[in-house]
Amino acid sequence: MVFFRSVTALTRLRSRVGQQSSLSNSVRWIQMQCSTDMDLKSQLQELIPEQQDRLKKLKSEHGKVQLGNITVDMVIGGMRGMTGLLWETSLLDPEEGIRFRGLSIPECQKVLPAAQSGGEPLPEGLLWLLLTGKVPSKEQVEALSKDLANRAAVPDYVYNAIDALPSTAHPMTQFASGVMALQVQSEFQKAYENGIHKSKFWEPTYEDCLNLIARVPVVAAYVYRRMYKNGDSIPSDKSLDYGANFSHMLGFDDDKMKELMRLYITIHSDHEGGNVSAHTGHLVGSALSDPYLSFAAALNGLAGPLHGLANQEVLLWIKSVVEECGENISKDQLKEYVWKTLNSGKVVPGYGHGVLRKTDPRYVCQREFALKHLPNDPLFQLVSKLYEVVPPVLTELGKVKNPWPNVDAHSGVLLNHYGLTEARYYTVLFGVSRSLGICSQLIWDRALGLALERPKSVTMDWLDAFCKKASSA
Ligand code: NMX
Ligand code: MLT
Repeated sequence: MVFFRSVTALTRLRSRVGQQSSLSNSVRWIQMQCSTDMDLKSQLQELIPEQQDRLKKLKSEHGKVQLGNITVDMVIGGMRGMTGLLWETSLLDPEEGIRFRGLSIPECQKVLPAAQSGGEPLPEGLLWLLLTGKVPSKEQVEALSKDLANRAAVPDYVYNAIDALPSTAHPMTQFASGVMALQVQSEFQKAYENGIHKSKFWEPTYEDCLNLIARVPVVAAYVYRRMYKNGDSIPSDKSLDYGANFSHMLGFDDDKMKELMRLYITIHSDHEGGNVSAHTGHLVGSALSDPYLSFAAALNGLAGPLHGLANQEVLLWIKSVVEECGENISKDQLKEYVWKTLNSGKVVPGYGHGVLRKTDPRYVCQREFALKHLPNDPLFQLVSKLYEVVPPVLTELGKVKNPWPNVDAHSGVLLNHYGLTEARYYTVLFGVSRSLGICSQLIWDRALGLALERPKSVTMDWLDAFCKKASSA
């Protein structure tokens, strides 16, 4: 019976994804479909020994295979292009963009369960996919949704910790402080103090991660309502899915905003392991710091303007364009404004990327959402105009490796359209979403027994001496 169900699901999924052009990376995912229906933790229990053996074999058979050469440029240039991390939940291709466990964003939109037929994926389904490499059924997603809703209680001292900060403190400061206060309930820390065997590390990590994912929207919504709605908090509604409930707690009950939130949380969740927030979470976790400590550290990285804070910067920048030149600004005027920004030593927020070399598919799917639901929104039209104007200017600048828009170039105008107008808050939404990816990988980090991260650093003297020796050899 179970076998039959798997085969039917497989056939259905194969035919649904069959039309997609690039399927090579999805092969492993499709192969992994043949498994019994169980709850999420049981699925992991089944998968972990297989993956542990796989990693052991990789190490023993191929441990000495070279993956590339490290150049001085890479050491000086933020380790760009240096392969140095194991990250299972997603992989980024510079041309094609992100794949979650082998699935592109359009594939996820096709095969992951949605709240409404043909609608945006439920983030819980994406979480299941990130953790297991399998596409869950609607029933599995509903069960996970309930599990998360039942884990979402936040103790009063977390609110008190946030309230100890001035309400003018940046929302990311308030949010990260709330996450730090959640740490008091860490199961991993307790288990470690009680002498847990390392083969069991992943289990309390799993509990912490699911609790953290369940609780961050509550903390995030508290920060929003505290800052912008006179502290008038809205209790969680357990009957709603993760994305809809977050939207509801923020104070947005419009169905389209709920759909946007599901899409938003899905696409911001993970972007392989090298980005600042994911890498920070993984690095801190490698010291066996529990998931709360690791994720709070990740949030502090996300709060930087070259990373997650760019979504705030984009909307503020767009609003400054409107303020100075009006909504109906011509392309020539817009070009002039872009040059003015560059000439004053600033970046154009929302454009460029450390790895991507094409338009971010996360930008594309948000643009599709806008074309479907808000084609006449004046700020969306301005964002579309920028898409035509900015890349040639950045190309002309001559040093920018990727002149195309990233995820942050689009998110603000969508949120703004549905009434979430407070740009300084936007990175908190990114943070809520990123808990899904960082926590999924943290569970696998502990399950696979990944090592303490400790790369070698060198000084300029060392580089000078090394390079002299190399050139005289
Ligand atoms: N506007 C102006 N200059 C730029 C931009 C941009 N959008 N993108 C890159 N450059 C500059 C960059 O500052 C560097 O200049 P310099 O040599 O004087 O230091 C030069 O071009 C080469 O940089 P790249 O190698 O193309 O980019 P890098 O990998 O160093 O940085 C970003 C990637 C994302 C930090 C960079 O493109 C940027 O600052 N973009 C704007 C901020 C942004 O949108 N960040 C969000 C990224 C996505 N996210 O959510 O994290
Ligand atoms: C991300 O989503 O983390 C950003 O696009 C930055 C990155 O991948 O480096």
